[in-house]
Amino acid sequence: MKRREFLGGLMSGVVVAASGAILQPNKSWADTSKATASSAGTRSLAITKRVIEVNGKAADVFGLVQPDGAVGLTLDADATFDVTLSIQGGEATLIHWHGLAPPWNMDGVPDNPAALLKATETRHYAFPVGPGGTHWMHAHTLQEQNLLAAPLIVQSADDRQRVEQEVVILLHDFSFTPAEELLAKLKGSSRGHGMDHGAMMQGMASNMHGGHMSGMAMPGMAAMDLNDIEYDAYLANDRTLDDPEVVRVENGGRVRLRIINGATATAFTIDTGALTGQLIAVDGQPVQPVSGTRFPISMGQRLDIRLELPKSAEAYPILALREGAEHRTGIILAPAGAKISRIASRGKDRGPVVGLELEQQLVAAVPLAVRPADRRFELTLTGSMSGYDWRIEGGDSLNVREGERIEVVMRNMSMMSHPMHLHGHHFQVVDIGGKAFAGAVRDTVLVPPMGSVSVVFDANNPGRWPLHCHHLYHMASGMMSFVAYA
Ligand SMILES: [Cu+2]
Repeated sequence: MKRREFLGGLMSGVVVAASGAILQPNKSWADTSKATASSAGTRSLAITKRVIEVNGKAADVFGLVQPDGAVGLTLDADATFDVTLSIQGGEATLIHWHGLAPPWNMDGVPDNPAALLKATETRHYAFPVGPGGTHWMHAHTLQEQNLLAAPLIVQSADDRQRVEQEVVILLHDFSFTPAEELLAKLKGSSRGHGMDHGAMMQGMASNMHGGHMSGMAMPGMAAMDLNDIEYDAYLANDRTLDDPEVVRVENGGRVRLRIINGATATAFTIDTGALTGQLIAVDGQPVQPVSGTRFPISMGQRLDIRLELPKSAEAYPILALREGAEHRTGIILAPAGAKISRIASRGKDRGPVVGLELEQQLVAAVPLAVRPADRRFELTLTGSMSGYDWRIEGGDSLNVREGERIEVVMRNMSMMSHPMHLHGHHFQVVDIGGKAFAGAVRDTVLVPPMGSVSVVFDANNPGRWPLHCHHLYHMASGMMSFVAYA
């Protein structure tokens, strides 16, 4: 395809889908990040309904936009999170500010404690934003599957002064099948209980076909399960690689990727291709830089990767490789005059299994103060595809006292990985597989099959805070516990 045709498809203002529906143009997200920064006052954020095109078909999805159309929020660090949230489109919901530490009643998990936002209601949020970081916002319900998620970027004064272009990438997995149906199929409820794995997988032929891979586990281990759901598409900023976002960059310039895995049930490996990247933050928290071209990212996690572009008029794809499968998505960084070639949505090789090799190398730039734990909890993550019953044993309620240092050991006795997320706090990873170290500070950490991870945090934000798996369907099937204190 000639470049002009390709860009023509990207730039056209109105797209009419095969169904005849008028589609919203896929607007570029990257350039909004600095444009909306530093404007003081209350921000209005609306939950909208919109139609995007996925695989040539119209898809009804949610949006989270400001009145000027900016997607999500870009806020100044150390300012006030001063936002009104309302609904345009009728369906009650609520938004969780993933990565921020608001007071408990503003956290955004329905009925914990705040009620769902009603269709006619506007709710005001005000609390300290905290330091700079790449965060995001999403519904803490099955609506998350339908793209009710957006970037929440907090920029420090240094970020704003740096001669560096920020490029936000929000990853997602997309299905034309409603989330309730996907969950019902996983639970086997549409075909009765007590079904074994093989029969259940056959029953899911259309959506789930081939989702489970075997043979990639370590010798002597039972095969691990990688993907529960075969999606219809994998999106980066709402688009597939058939029509990717092309971000205009400066020839020889500096770029900071702010990557968010907003997928509900898909882990990826970021592939920076010909460019060597420097990982500078995870989950919005700075780390001592790690160089590389491949960076794993589990559901809920974020990666900040700095790139120095060579002086050449070449395009640089930034891809996200689906774990254990050939599917991929991504964006293209392109200086003026670069030739842009089409990249297939399926590569030749399967994406790597996402493990903890990178996590083991991470060192927090701002670690927690060294101090012994006042209280220690040992949790066991259990469950299997048979019955789809995921649990956190020993974690119904982790009762703590304000001011304590808490240690949580998570042992995974299942054959799937679980990205475990704690609300309202940032924890430090201090042990992987029995090996103690002073790792990254973050809010979501992967616990691999038959592996263990320990984290510590300070109980400095009273409430009843969810500690859960960020795989939406594991969470919805019971993989949820709470850290509670008054
Ligand atoms: Cu899980």
